[in-house]
Amino acid sequence: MNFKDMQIEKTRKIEEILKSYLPKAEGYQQLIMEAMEYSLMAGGKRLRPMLMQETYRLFGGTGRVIEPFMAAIEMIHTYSLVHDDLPAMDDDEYRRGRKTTHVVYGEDMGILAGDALLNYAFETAAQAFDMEPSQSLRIGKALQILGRKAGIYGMIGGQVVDVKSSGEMISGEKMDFIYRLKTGALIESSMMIGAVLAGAGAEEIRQVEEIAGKVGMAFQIQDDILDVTGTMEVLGKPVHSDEKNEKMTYVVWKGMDTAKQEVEKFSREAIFSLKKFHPADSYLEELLESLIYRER
Ligand code: GRG
Repeated sequence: MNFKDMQIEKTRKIEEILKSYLPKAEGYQQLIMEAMEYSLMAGGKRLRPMLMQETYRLFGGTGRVIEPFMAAIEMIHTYSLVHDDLPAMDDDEYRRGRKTTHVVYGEDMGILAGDALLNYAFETAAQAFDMEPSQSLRIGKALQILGRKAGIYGMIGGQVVDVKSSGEMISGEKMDFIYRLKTGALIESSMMIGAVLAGAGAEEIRQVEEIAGKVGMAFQIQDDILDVTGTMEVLGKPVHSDEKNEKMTYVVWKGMDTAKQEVEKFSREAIFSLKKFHPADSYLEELLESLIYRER
């Protein structure tokens, strides 16, 4: 099977896993469960669970204990998008090719659906204890990483600095901080959790964090590029959002050509370092390669 077909098949399996971990929409609170499903099952590249699963495989993981964590990371990522689209944040009407959650369910339910996905992510990940009680230490470590990278030392921390820097000229150092936390932290946690659950050692996990940090930088810079060069039809979300929100980006800071070179540089470094672990893992390598030239 070629890379594209494998990617389609793996994405389909991830969607099955996501669906299987969603709560049944019933009871007085049925509406919030429907809003959770609406946002989670709206499509999207499923990059984070895929990176998690592939890193788990890279370090020899074969069981299903990874699955609740794959669902959890996508729930956290989806909550961040739901909240990012709210009127108080970017105020966007479209995401993943359909109306944003607050536009369909109202702003109150948009806030609650995001909160619900975040909380349910941890309930979901904790199911791993029942699946593999003998791996409790690894599961506890994975939960610790998930909490930290999604929180004030990770994604939320980056988002705070980003929001508060709107309309300002910021230093390169501050921009790197925002990118590493806002976008990089969840990608780091995806790959680190894959390694932890497969039994990787402390030094290997540190190296995975460094590699994933580079993937995150490349991913966010490409996101900036696509915000300028992409179309609403392909991206499934509005373009020129950074300009609307007066965001300083790599494209504004360094120019389009240099931004493209940076995507390539960070990605190549990540691919090179990954080879140390498994010289012939072509799927993960091709996945990272495909991100350099992604159009959505
Ligand atoms: C806590 C109030 C509150 C808000 C949270 C933390 C946060 C808002 C937002 C995170 C910041 C954010 C949205 C960063 C963007 C990261 C990024 C490039 C997202 C797009 O990811 P893709 O391209 O999306 O993987 P798909 O739809 O393919 O999954």
